[in-house]
Amino acid sequence: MHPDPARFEPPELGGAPVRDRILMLGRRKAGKTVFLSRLYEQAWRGDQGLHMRAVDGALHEICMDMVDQLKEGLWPAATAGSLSSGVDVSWQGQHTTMVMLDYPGEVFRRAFVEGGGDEQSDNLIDHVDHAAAVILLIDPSNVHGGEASEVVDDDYGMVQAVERIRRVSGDDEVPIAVALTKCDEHLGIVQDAGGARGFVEKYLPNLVRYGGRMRMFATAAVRTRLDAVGRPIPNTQYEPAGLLDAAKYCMKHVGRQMEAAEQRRAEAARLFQQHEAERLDRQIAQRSRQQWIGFWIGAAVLGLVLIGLSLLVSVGAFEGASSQSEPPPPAAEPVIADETPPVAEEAIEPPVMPESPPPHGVKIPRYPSAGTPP
Ligand SMILES: Nc1nc2c(ncn2[C@@H]2O[C@H](COP(=O)(O)OP(=O)(O)OP(=O)(O)O)[C@@H](O)[C@H]2O)c(=O)[nH]1
Ligand SMILES: [Mg+2]
Repeated sequence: MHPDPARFEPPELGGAPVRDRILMLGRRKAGKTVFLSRLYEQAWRGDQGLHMRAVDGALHEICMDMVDQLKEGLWPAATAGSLSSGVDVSWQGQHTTMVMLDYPGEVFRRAFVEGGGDEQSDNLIDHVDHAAAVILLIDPSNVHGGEASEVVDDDYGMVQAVERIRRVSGDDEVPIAVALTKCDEHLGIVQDAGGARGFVEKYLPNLVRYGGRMRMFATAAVRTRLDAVGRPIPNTQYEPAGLLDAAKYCMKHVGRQMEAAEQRRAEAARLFQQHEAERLDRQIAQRSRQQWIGFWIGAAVLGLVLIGLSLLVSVGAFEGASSQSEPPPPAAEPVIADETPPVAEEAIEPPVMPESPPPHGVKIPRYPSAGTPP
């Protein structure tokens, strides 16, 4: 397994997280690593309907190595770091890519008992917010006879986790399977309480109160046998019990989650396109408003310039006209050339009209002329 591949992180839709993963939640030594490896190996074989295929070869290899180790009678070491990988899950014609996650049990405690605040536990809380289905792994021997400081993880921590799932998802849609682990060894205490549901109702009543609709399963990832010194070691001769049932329960209800997520994805895409179109419209309107404002400012400036020019022209014309009506400034004495020929001094006398006889019949009065005596 390897840290979260970004490709499995779909975009958030309007603040609501996309739920795309089956998540196992469990405290330290609840049996997460054994459960996950055996579940994957069984589902990889696929002979009971549900099939799993790790998208990344690393998860496949780690699960198969872990199963080999169990076959050799060795328990896994406590998980050191949070690891996750995509897994293609198919069941009854339904195909889903899920993120499967394993992490140290201490991280669960820090996230849901101590309130988180560090990177690993915040990351786990984020996974919870993206869970399409959750399998709560609870070791019944811890709840039944564990010390108070240990029981708090399953009692208070699990309640915090389911309360968060219900609050963030807003309904009962996220399927929660409660898997009581190690029932090869602890089946007795579970049966004494009336079975898996009876056990949870008796020992973890708040989990039922806050978890709402849940299905309880008594599971055993392996059986045990005693080694040479009398210690229980894993025995993988028998098929795991109840693991696939819990996974199938999740898949059955995850289908609705995925459909809802798909619908929300489509709705988000539609809303995004609508917002984009509106944004573009606004941009175009603003641009054209700016263009009109620019045009009117230009027109106003041009108008002012024209008015100014015409004023200037008319003032100039007025000044020109008024300067024409004033007497011209005294011109310098014209120097008249002496070449002007002297005018001969002659007495100007009226031209003597030649006397002609008056037309016939016309009587001309006679006036005494200057030269003739009357
Ligand atoms: N009898 C029995 N014991 C189991 C089974 N699964 C796990 N165990 C025991 O529980 C121990 C812890 O199992 P893990 O799978 O390592 O638990 P975990 O939750 O991964 O623990 P951390 O990695 O520390 O958080 C193992 O070492 C076994 O002793 C089971 O199916 N049957
Ligand atoms: Mg582990």
